[in-house]
Order: sequence, then structure tokens, then C-alpha cells
Amino acid sequence: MTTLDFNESSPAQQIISASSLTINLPHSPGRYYRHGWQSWSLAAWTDLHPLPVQKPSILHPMQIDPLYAREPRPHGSWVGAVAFDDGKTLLLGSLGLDAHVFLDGTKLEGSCESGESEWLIAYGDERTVFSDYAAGLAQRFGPKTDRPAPRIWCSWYSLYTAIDEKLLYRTFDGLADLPFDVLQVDDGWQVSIGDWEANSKFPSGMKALADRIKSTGRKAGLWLAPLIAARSSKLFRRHHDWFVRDERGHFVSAGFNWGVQLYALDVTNPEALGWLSALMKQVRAWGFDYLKLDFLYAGALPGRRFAGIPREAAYRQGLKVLREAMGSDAYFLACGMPVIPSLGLCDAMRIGADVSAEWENERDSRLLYNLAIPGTKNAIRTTVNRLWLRSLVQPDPDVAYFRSRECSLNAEQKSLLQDLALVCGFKATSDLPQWLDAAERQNLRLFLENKPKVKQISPNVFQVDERVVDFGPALALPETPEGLNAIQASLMGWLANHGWALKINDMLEKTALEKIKKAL
Ligand code: 9PG
Repeated sequence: MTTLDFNESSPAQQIISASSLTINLPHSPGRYYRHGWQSWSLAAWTDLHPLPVQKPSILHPMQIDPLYAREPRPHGSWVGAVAFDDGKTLLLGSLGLDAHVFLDGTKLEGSCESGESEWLIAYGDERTVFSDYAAGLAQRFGPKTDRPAPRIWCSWYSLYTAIDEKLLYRTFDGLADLPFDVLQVDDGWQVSIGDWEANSKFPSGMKALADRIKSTGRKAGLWLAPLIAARSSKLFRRHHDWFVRDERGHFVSAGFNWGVQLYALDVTNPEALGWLSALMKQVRAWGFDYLKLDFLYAGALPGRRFAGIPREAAYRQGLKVLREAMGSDAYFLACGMPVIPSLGLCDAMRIGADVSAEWENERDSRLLYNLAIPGTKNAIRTTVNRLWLRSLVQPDPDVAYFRSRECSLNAEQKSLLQDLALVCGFKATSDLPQWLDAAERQNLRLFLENKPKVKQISPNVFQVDERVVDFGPALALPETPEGLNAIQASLMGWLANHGWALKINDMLEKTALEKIKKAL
């Protein structure tokens, strides 16, 4: 345990090796920078009050680092920072894996789950200390890959799982004259989560689908979640021993989605690794050159693995195997991934929650205080608070919307999301051609063709060509529920914690989707 006293005359930057580290601050800071564990987990500057425990807890393994779900102190993964009233920032960031930072009164504490790591302590202007940390990480994990981000049409945020071969072919035809580089097929093509083969909605098979995309002059993109499996999948039923268990021998939950319980693949099991490699090679052989690998956090969840190595080291080894098997010429977008252990192994990273066709859902944000769940405000908040990562990896802020059909975002909200895409240099949409009127389609075309000059003015303000874009107002956190609202919040949290309630929710969403699909 290393202890340091921090004061104005401390060096602007130092690196210390320790398993745990305490920095005594001269007085209480005004704000704390919380950095969430994986893509969807909240990153934000907050005051020093505890945040409500995010609900429902059944989703903790899928949305945050479950080990710290109930930690009342301001805290975050790998890095934390405090801002003093004079505007100066003190950052404490690990250059290793599985580290956590807490603020305990006037003590800023860093601790490693296993072994020790190097810690960067940087003091000064907010942007400078974060870019110092990014530079340290680049040295440790490798620099940003130099390939430009493609312009992507992705099937998720319009058709969700309701995709089928015919509908996709029709959609691709409708996109023919728009300048996309990649047409990416998202969730909905596979037999099951774990069984990555074409389902009955894709009777011509996956190679035919990739061929069809490539015949339009674009690259073919595919979504997979290779590190999780549904209980009912063949993969899980046949290979119980490939999945992570807890101390009592029970399977570790990797969350609950699609109305089903998810489990985590043990990425240190040699047979599971062999299967993962073969899967990546299969997908490349089908002809997909852009891979969106999702729900990757499962590789780093706490639990017992074949090789008794620390969870995030296990994950990083697994990710290396995936990367090698897919080949360095594939464009690899990581999603739902623990952030720091993924650096240097992927081309792009999702750095925020999913967007949605809605700005903010009252139930999710105010009652459940779930800021990791899909919603455009959640996506913008966390992405903007993670933009310091852009010197290390291509950030993906998720798709932008241009349509008014099936979308309740107003013009200002849509523009903010489009501007965030321009700032990140990662342009994607899921809008269906038949949903866009002439003006919206023109807007989308201009967006795809636009290569604006982007300059950062302050942490949340950017100049995009001649325009000044301020993301600040979108970053506010919801108020915490009090009085009657708090009672309603507990009830809602209790209800949402039941698999059957989530299953019903999932079924309702599917029915709504089928209606939308029929109207196409
Ligand atoms: C496909 C989707 C899309 C999307 C991914 C991921 O916290 N959550 O409840 C949660 C659910 C789904 C999710 C993200 C978070 O979406 O980010 O782009 O590919 O999977 O199922």
C-alpha cells in the first residue's frame, strides 16, 4: 500500500507502481469523474453524493462491473479524477488491467484486483491530464490502428431482430445510391445466441448474404456475440464445461436479454478458444470483412476459469485469439467490451450506451436510474465523457438518425447525435430508405459526404467547421427519485428484476416490431 500527500507543489505527472495507492487530497474536491467498466456503463462527472444503485440488478452483469454495483463511494474502472474549485483536475489512472479508483472523503484511492500496476498521477487542466493518461495507455497497449472508419448502414436501429433475407435485399437496393462503405447485418440472423449459423429467415445462407452485399460494391459487415450463450443454445447444452462458474459451482450470469438468461464463455478453456477461432475463420470465409463483436464483457466477468488467471487478463488473451483468427485485415468494432483491456486489439470501440429512437425514457432513467440502457441521451452522455479515448482508438458513438418515421427525437436532438458522429469521425445509421423523405435522404447524403474540420474548444464544446456544438446540456444526470417516486422506483426495480417481466417486455417489443414490419 503506497500513500502520497498531494499539494499544489506536487509534480504535474508521475508514475508509480503499486497494488494499491492512496492520495491524500488537501481538501474535498467539487466533482468526481466516474469511468464505467464497459461500453454501455455510465461515464460522467458527478457531485460527491452516492448515485442510486442502478436497477434492475438482474442486468448488472450485462451493464456494469457487477463487483462494484453497490459501491456507495464515487468510483470507476481503471481511472478516476477529481476537479477542484479552481478548475484544476487531478487524475489517477492505472496502466494495467482490473484496477479500480474510489474517492473516500479526501482520499483518492486506486486498487488492483490482482497484482500491481503502474499508476499515472496527473495534475492540471482537464484535457491535458486525460491526454497524458491516453498517451500512457497507448505506450502500454499499442497505438490506434491507422485505417479510416468506414461509413456504415447497420440493420439494428430500425429492424432490430425482425431482419430477414428478403427485407435486407430490398433495403440494400434502396440504399444503392448512398455513399456507404459497409452494409452491416446486426442481430437476428443467427439460430440462437451461441449457435452462429443462418436461421430460417436466411434460407440462402450467410455466404450468399455477404456475396449479395459485396455485389453492390460495399463491404459486408456482421454482428455476433461470441462470448455469451443462451441457456437453450446447442453450444451451452453441449459444452457446460466451457462456461464460467462461481465459487459454489453455479454458472455465472452474463445478464438477461432477448427474454433469456445468458452465460459467459470461459475464454481460457482451450477447446472454447478453438471453437472461437474456428467461428471467426468461418465468418471471414463467408465473406464478412467488418465484424461487430458484441457483449464482450462476458469474457471478463468475475468467476472461475480453466486457467486460474485474473479475469481481465483472461479476457485480453481471449480477445487476442479472436483478433488473430479474424485476421488483421478485418475491421473489428468491439461493443459491450471492458474498455482498457480491449485497447490495441480492435479498430473501433463503442464508447457509450446504445442510442434509441427516443431521447430519454422516464422509467429507465428516473425510476430505475439505469443510464446504461439504450436511449439517445445515455449514449451521448457517456460517449462525450469518453472522447479522450479518441487518440487511442476509433470511437463509435452509435448510429445517427435522419428519419422522422418511427423516431421521436426532435430536430435538435438528431443534429446533436449527427454532430457527435462528425466529432468522432464514425458515421453510421440504421434508417430505412423507405422511411426517409427527400429532404431527410439529402441530409443523410450530405452527412455521409461531409468531412468537416473538428476542433475541441473545451471538454464538451467543439467547433465543427464554422459551427460551435455544445454537448454540455445533454450530459446532465437525472434527479434521484425521492418521496413517492422513490417508492415507485423500488416497486419498478423489484418488478424489472424478474425474468418473466423482462420476457413479457421483450414479447411486447417484438409484437410492436412485427406491426412496423408489416407496414413496410
Ligand atoms: C443487438 C444489439 C445491437 C447494439 C448493441 C447491443 O443494456 N442493455 O440492456 C443493452 C441491450 C442491448 C444492447 C445494449 C445494451 O445492444 O449495443 O448495437 O447490436 O446489442 O442485440
